[in-house]
Amino acid sequence: MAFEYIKEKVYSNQRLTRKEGIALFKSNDLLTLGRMATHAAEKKNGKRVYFVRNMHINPTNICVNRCKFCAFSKTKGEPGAYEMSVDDILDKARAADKSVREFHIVSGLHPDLPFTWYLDMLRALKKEFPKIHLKAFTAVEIDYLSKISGLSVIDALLKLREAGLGSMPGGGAEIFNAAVRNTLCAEKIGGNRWLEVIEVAHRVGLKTNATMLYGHIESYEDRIDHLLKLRDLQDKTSGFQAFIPLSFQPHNTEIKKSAYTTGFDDLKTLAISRLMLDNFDHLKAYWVMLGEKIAQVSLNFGVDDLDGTVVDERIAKAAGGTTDGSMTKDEIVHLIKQADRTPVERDTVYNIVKVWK
Ligand code: V47
Repeated sequence: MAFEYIKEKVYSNQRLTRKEGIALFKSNDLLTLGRMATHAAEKKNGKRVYFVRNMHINPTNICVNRCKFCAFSKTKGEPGAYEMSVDDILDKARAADKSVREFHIVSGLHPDLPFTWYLDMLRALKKEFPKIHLKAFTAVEIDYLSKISGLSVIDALLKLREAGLGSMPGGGAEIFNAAVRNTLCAEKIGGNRWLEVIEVAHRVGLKTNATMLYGHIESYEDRIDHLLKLRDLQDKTSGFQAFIPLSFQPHNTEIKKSAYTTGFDDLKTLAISRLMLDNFDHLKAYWVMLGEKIAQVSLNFGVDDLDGTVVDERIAKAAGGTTDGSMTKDEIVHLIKQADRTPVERDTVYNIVKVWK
């Protein structure tokens, strides 16, 4: 397929098809992809690049699922398994920098903690930190909490929201293709269930993100099909804020792979995501997995968001992530300015806190 034809479509704001998305993945004209993605990003966000001051909290790594790509999860009783009490979580939150605006909270699927424990945790955090946004629980966790509580997804979400839940992160989407998903994480909910849970969250007014785990055993076709399912749901609900491709980190996992994804593939995947997801406002480069340098270069490949300061990231680190899992606000601002973009500090739902001139 001629690249020129796709270019014309991009510059005249026409939606790309599955076939065109696959053709883009098969092309190696990275700089043209970058220019097209930058055009699409600037139409939405100008030169602005967003970040949030946040802190990750992972209350437990004990998980009843055994996803082959995950080096973070442990079985109860296994060396390295941990669970934090609500007091431990409060202590961790108290140690956060006073400027933090978001706690990003995700866990394994714990076999014994009751639903009320999660409500107590949210309430305790909200009581002590009323101004900090709680972005918590992937769709996989919400499905699990609904099962252990005997509540419908909608009722579980309403109770969690009442206790302080502000929005949901985009994890657990992995790759929707059923055969690949079955090889990677047979016990995990299927792709359609992930989409169903997210749709319910959007319907009750909770914003979410979406992710895609790439660079393992999936094909380009699987990546495009994943993006198209997200695009279809976003057409229905407009509830997604940002899309975040997650580059597979292979160490300590059960997936035989000796290398990280390449910078070329990372930039291509980000650019094509920007071009396919014409109804998503934001494309996030998760620097913890990509590395700070590729994340910075990605600002010329359609990215308008660098996530945040993160602090004490554990999931990528367990799988051999090469960054130290936290960046200061000044370091993020420096990366953005050096790429000739405008740093914008935001809150979780993209209200602007500060724009750097
Ligand atoms: O759900 C697990 C993935 C996710 C590996 O919404 C791995 O703002 C790569 O979802 N290599 C958690 N990825 C991280 C996540 C996230 C991160 C930052 C921001 C947001 C957001 C969401 O990490 C998991 C899983 O998909 N993951 N193991 C691995 N070896």
